[in-house]
Amino acid sequence: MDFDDMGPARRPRMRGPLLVTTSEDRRVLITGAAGQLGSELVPALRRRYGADAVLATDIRTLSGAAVDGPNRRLDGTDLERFGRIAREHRATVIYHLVAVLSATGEKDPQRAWNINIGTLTNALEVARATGAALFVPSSIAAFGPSTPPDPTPQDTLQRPTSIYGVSKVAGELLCDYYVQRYGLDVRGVRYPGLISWAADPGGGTTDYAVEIFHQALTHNRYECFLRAGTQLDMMYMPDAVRAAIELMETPSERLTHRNAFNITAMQLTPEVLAAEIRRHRPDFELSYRVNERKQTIADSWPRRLDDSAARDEWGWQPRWDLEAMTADMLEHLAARLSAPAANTR
Ligand code: AKB
Repeated sequence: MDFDDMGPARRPRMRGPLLVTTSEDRRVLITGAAGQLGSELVPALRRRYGADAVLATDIRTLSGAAVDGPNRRLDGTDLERFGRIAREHRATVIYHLVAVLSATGEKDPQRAWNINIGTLTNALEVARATGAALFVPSSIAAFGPSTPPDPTPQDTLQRPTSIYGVSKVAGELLCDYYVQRYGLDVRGVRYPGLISWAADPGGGTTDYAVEIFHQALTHNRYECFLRAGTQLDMMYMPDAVRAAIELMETPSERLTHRNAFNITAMQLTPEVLAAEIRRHRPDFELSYRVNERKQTIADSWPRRLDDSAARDEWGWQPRWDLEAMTADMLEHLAARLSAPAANTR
């Protein structure tokens, strides 16, 4: 196995084991493949298991790496079609990535609940019918203002105040229920904010940490919608992709928690991120125009997750720190934005 493409070139923080199993015969179905995580998970899984073994699905039109292999249109709320596509592909693992994120969710909470819980219920039922293992991402959004924020333990109070967070806690519990009631193999991590250059983020509160790079490269200034000093957990996408694969390949007997592992890589505030960008672009300017709704969501989330359960049970180790991530983001995003078909937002 080779995860060399998933670590920084100079590997300033590379630690810990690589994957613990090989599984050449896995057949994977991904829902929400056109999203921020799916856009990079699809090519990583295809490199690992072979292009034909990985089926990318989304309700949206797929493009880029997703169409370099099997792909289908799938509305995850359509249980019959979801099940048929999984059976036709002979899926042994499903990565269920469909989600309406925190900021978008507040615009239409009923829709967010229906999509997040409706598609998850279907994914669980398809996994139950086919015997496939299931990966379900949760989030720092599953915590709320009454949660201890720094560090936030693996097992603690969860009373989130966003509809996205409420759907994530409900989802965690539903996954636990299917594990104990039906013996399903359901696993997941609580992702922090994800930073990536390949695809744009889709309506989250942590999106500022991606927008800041776009604006640095296009306008050399950024007006942040979160207040100075707002500290949140963040992670560079290659670490997020590797976490999803490593967890699903961990032998089951090593896992005590299985579902909803806290994981993190770095803790950022807008000004810390801006200072690192300024090391590459000294004239970059950061200002603030606070969006109160997003600020309230951010203020309800942890400042630092305790990810020791993930480290102990399946050897989780982030590889990308702020310095390496920033250099890589600026390099790749600049190339993407200057490409002829660039999406410059
Ligand atoms: C969001 O901001 O909604 C997401 C998340 C933290 O799950 N990026």
